[in-house]
Amino acid sequence: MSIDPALIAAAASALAAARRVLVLTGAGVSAESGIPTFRGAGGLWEGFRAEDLATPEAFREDPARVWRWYRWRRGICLAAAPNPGHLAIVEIERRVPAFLLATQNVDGLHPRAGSRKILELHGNIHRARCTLCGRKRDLPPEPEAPHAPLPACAACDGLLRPDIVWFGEAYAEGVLETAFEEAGRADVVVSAGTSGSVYPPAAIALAGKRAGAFLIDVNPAATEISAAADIHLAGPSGEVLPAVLAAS
Ligand code: BV8
Ligand code: ZN
Repeated sequence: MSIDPALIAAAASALAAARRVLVLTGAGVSAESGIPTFRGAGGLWEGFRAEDLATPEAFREDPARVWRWYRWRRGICLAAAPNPGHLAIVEIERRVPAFLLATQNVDGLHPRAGSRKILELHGNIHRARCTLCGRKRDLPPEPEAPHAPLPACAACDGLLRPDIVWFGEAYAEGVLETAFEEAGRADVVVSAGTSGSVYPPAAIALAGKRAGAFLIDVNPAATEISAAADIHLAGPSGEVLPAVLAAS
């Protein structure tokens, strides 16, 4: 990792002095766990883009295809393990008085790593919800055959769908409001592993910066968030976040 040690040290001292920290993560923090990001290479499945499958229209049109995609992804998530970047975020939560993690990821790696004060903005791939009565159900922690029958609700026999926020869908009540509120009060906002291409989540980090937070972006690539950041640490979160913790 060839990041200027002065940048790591500056990020470390901002974090060490912070009382209120909000962390926003995206698919990039799970890349080192072997989970493909949305927009990176290999983002296609059966020739479809994620944006074409993660929609209510795609589910209405062909629920079996959408379940096949999610069963394939869930198998990858179950086989994956949290990486040092996930664990560093758990350590930040342990160290600061007021902490919130807002993740766009549905892979369940943050809770598995030990994050507790967490908002899963887009839901969780290991949970399903009934399309008729709305009841939720945790899915078994083992991979399902892609062509297994579509899951039905135990209470009303309605078709279950992944309990995930799809493109064009609204967020669960209060989730975004809480994330924006915490960003607005944070001393430091750490954005890690997000291209900042999905709204409203991308706006959480920018709102924190506008409200006066010190914004640290961790991403090998340059994005709209890194352009607004006080510090852009252009490396993989699994290496950068532990280095910042070690220096603070
Ligand atoms: C809503 C669940 C309103 C699915 C997801 C036109 C312009 C702007 C916005 C819109 C538009 N048209 C429509 C919209 C709104 C739309 C949107 O933003 N679309 C985008 C595509 C343009 N947003 C919505 O529809 C949202 N809802 O607005 O509702 C509303 C209100 C009332 C009533 C009805 C409706 C809902 C969006 C939620 C979509 N669901 N996930 C699933 O996962 O199956 S979003 C999906 O993208 C994932 O959650 C993912 O996390 C997220 C964001 O992507 P990233 O996480 O940033 O991942 P990405 O691959 O893009 O980038 C990875 C980054 O990591 C890269 O930058 C890479 O450099 C970096 N990286 C790689 N390796 C590493 C690394 N970083 C660190 N370390 C590494 N090792
Ligand atoms: Zn039901």
